[in-house]
Amino acid sequence: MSQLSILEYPDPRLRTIATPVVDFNEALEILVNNMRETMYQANGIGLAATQVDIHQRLLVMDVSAEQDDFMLFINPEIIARDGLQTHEEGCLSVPGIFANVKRAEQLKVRAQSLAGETFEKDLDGLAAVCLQHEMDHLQGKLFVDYLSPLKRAMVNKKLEKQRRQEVT
Ligand code: K1U
Ligand code: ZN
Repeated sequence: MSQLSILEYPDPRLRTIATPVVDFNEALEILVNNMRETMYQANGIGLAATQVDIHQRLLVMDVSAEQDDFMLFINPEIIARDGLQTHEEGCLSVPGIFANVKRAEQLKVRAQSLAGETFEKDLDGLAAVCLQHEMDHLQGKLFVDYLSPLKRAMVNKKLEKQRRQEVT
């Protein structure tokens, strides 16, 4: 398994709209294993293929405290949603920035497995937040896009400062 490098905001490649996965082959299995390794190594609870510069519709997640509930969604679609929740979000592509985002509380998701089989899964709480965050990545959208222009300007300033400190 290999660790993949994660694109960082404002990299324009994060704005790419992913296309459906059509080939359920060994290369896909290798990609999934590498995304899984990359997510766990980065201490993330989710990772979309877009973030590792692969523009296909797949994402991985594990919102368990023990990191023992790995989930894979290929060609995910939200087929039902209910309620609203506000949760603080972070993003491996926007390091050091956290902000509250309002999203659906409960979801029913349809997706495919590595074997290409279609399944449906109900998600709520943090798992629902994470799935919506990762599906946004597949559409080229980032959680900072939900912030007001003022808050977004503050985020950009903080990132510039962080990056200046990284080089000194
Ligand atoms: O997409 C990503 O970059 C992964 C992201 C997922 C996510 C976290 C929190 C709310 C919504 C989506 C992360 O894993 S950020 C990592 C992190 O700092 C974190 C981990 C657990 C809970 C909260 C933040
Ligand atoms: Zn993210």
